[in-house]
Amino acid sequence: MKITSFDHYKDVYKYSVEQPEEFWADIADTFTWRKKWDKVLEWNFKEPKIRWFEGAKLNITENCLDRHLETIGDNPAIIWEPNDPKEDHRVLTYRQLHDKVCQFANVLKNNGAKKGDRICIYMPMVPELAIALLACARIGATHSVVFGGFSAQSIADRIQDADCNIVITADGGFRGAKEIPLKSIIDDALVRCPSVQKVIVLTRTRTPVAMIKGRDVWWEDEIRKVETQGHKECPIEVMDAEDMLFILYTSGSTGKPKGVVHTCGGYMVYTGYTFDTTFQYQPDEVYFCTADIGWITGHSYIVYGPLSQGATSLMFEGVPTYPDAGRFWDIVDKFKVNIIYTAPTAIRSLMSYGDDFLKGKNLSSLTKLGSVGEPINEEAWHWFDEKIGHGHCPIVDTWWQTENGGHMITPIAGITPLKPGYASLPLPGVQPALFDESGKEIEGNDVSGNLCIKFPWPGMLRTTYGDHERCRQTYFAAYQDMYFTGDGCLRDEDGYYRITGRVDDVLNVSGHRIGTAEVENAINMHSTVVESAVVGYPHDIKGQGVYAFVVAPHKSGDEDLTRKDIIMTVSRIIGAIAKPDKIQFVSGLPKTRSGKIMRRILRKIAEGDTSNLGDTSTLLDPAVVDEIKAGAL
Ligand code: 6R9
Repeated sequence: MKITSFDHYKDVYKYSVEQPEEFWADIADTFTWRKKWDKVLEWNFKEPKIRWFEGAKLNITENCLDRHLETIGDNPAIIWEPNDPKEDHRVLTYRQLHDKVCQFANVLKNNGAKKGDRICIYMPMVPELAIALLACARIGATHSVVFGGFSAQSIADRIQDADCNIVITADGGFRGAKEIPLKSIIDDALVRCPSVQKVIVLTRTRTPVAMIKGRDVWWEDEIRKVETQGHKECPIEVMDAEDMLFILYTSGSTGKPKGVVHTCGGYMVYTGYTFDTTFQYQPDEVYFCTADIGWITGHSYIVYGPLSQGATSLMFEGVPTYPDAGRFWDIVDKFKVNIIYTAPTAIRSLMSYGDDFLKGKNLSSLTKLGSVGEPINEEAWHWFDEKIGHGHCPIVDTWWQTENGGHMITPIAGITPLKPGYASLPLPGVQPALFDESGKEIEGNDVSGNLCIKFPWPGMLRTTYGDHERCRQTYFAAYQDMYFTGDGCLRDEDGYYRITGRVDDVLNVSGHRIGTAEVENAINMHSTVVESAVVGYPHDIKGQGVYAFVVAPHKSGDEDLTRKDIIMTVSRIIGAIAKPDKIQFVSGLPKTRSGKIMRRILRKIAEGDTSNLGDTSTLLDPAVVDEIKAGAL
């Protein structure tokens, strides 16, 4: 099934559209199943109901670990580079990773975990994080990873929504010069989470933490117990293809994050296939994905995709600018990295530090580059191409979403042609379509519209946890029998796709999805705030910045303090990642007579483009616009 040329891609693509079930069955055949499927696909986008490989039995960790032991058991599965370059790196071979996953799976069992439980993971980027995910999957528990940048309140919301009974965390985590008090944040969250019976705490920073008798246990102590019990193996739990593998919360246009649900069989096939295809991974290549496992990119392309394909996955604990802006390139040099997969925001940030940080770094091992998370601007694309790839490494600009499980529209490295700024062509099995506002499909080339997908793919979400209707409403109601992505897109004269950004009220800040309604809710929690409206504006490094228009009477002279208080409130309610970059105090918001905020106008003002605000005649109080314009930041 390896795609060997552009023409071959076209043939495979055609086949995948004409005979999708045969196409995916062939790919699924390359995995290890305890029992093969009775039916490849059953679906309708109305309910929606999507079932891949129905009747099949498997465990994803058998595919990520056990099946490699005989052939590549001594190959590195995970290479880990710590935050502090002076600390030793670690290498876990497939055999070692297998043993550690079994051990920790037994720890989970000892602590009462069983198939079907939901387990919340809030950990730093250390190998034990990957081990925790895999151990959950091995015993059939559903993991729900929460990114380390979220607040206690956000964690509590997610734990409650999924009704988790166990939390896996660490005393703290290192990120650049900062230390994040993970356990203490968990303690704050758990005040509101009576469902949690056990907290397993890994030692990382050795900061003093509260350990509550009967609830909190140390990871290391529990491992020792398992060792004295003499349990080395942990047999896999045999899962149905459509059993839940994990929940991952993501922001949408409403205030409450949704728990996107992925299932075992389809997700495994899709992440494995797309990892292999997009990156054209060759045995022994060192592959470095700079994402955090707290996001979907880390789930699919640090853990499950690479490991199911027997790859060497490099994971990095720190940030690109610590101790200096050359850190990624030091890592590439140190481990002779062949493939680096990163985000436009990181590229733009490193670019802004200048080329000095590239001096003396040997990047000649690199053969392929990847980008994900947001549109990549041409300047960043060319810098990445020239300075990092030295003009000879294809850049795969991979467009996809948490809900998709894996790559959807992307170049195939070295096979399909590249266009800077373009995610380019759909992978085999992916059928994109563009729609206009009236619900009509836009055919032909040199057009733009709202991006939908016509046909199911194995990695797609099955539901939003605990609320199937919400899943239908959000993704399957906008256009009949279509999955709606929420992204705008153009298809150029050659049929290549370029994603232009969200068309809903979702911001993309440094590649992180943030719902404007969520930020507004958080701002409105501040005691003096009457109401607020949040929009995005172009930001050189972050892609988009958060611009908040806030109605909040305050004493004159208190403006700066109130601003800081609001920022602190947002940090508390959501987490530091959602902090507004700009807060403009206004006496009122532009509203229609029916009371709807005219965001279009606020967006234009935030973008600094006030020349043509369009029709403002339907506004209740047009004068408010002049005031806002005059006070724009
Ligand atoms: C994987 C991931 C999804 C949203 C998506 C889109 C944006 C992601 C992109 C891209 C342009 C790319 N996005 N990759 N836009 N080009 N290559 O990022 O998932 O966090 O769910 O975000 O990110 O707007 O809808 P997620």
